[in-house]
Amino acid sequence: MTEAPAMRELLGEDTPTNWGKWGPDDEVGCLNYLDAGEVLRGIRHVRTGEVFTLQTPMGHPKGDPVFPGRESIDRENILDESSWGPGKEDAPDFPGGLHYADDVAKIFLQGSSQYDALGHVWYDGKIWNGYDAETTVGGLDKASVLPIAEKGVVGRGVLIDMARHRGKDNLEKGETFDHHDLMEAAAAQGVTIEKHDVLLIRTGFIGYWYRTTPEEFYQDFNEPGLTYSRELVEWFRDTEIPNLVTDTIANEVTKEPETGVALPLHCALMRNLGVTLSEVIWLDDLAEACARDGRWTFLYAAAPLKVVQGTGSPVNPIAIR
Ligand code: UVW
Repeated sequence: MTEAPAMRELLGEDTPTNWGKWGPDDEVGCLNYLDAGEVLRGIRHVRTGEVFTLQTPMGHPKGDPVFPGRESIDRENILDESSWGPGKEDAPDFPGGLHYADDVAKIFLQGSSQYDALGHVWYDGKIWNGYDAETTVGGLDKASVLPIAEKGVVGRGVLIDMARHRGKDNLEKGETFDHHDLMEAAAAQGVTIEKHDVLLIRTGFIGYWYRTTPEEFYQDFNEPGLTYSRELVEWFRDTEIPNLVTDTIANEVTKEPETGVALPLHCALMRNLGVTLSEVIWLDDLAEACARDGRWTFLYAAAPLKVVQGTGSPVNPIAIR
């Protein structure tokens, strides 16, 4: 097998960046585009008041879809009704006889529906905005998920249903699409992707997780998704997309078909342009509703958790139609 080129070689020295665009201290990148005017623009796309929550379950009985190497949530009850009774003198004893349940969980912050911090990936020793990758050691001192969580993400969402457009329940492993395909699907849906839209793309691949077995899902693991080209990166830069949201684990085809490079768009979009990535998002119910009445835009709102130095955060985004 020929060796994949280095990320710098694939993207090129002159790859588009937004470093410095919002000053030397910026940690939220393209989310800066989502100002009060964009919130009001999003609100104008609410018609019926239907609410869709877009998180996948944490701790589903069949396990949760995670990137290879990560694990589903490990949640354990440490207090429940069995904690009280004969021989259980250590149980909390409140006047009046109150009993309660408590649990503790170990989670990968990227182990369910999530927001990635801009400092989550890098190459050549630099993360978003040119911060030194040494600032990631022991926790993200720069471009963690905290500033994203403090800002919140609210704007006009547009959903492009690539699976439906291609007449499939879900795109297949390794199946790719680009911005031309997105615009073609958008035109077929009767919608346009506008500047500053939160861009949601449905592939059906998280739905596939629930329809298949983990063995089948992970065999020759290669998610479908966007594929790298310089033109695609320029399109993201020019369209000023603040946030890319998909129902895949990593928002792009896992391994580039031509070069074999893994996840180059993470670097080109997140590290270089400052586009926030949201992954493992549940879009099937929202897509059903949009397809029913042909309205593919809505108010999108998401508040990741304020995890100090976090590389990401679980999230339950909301779409209001
Ligand atoms: C990796 O960074 C490997 O994946 P994700 O963006 O899904 O967290």
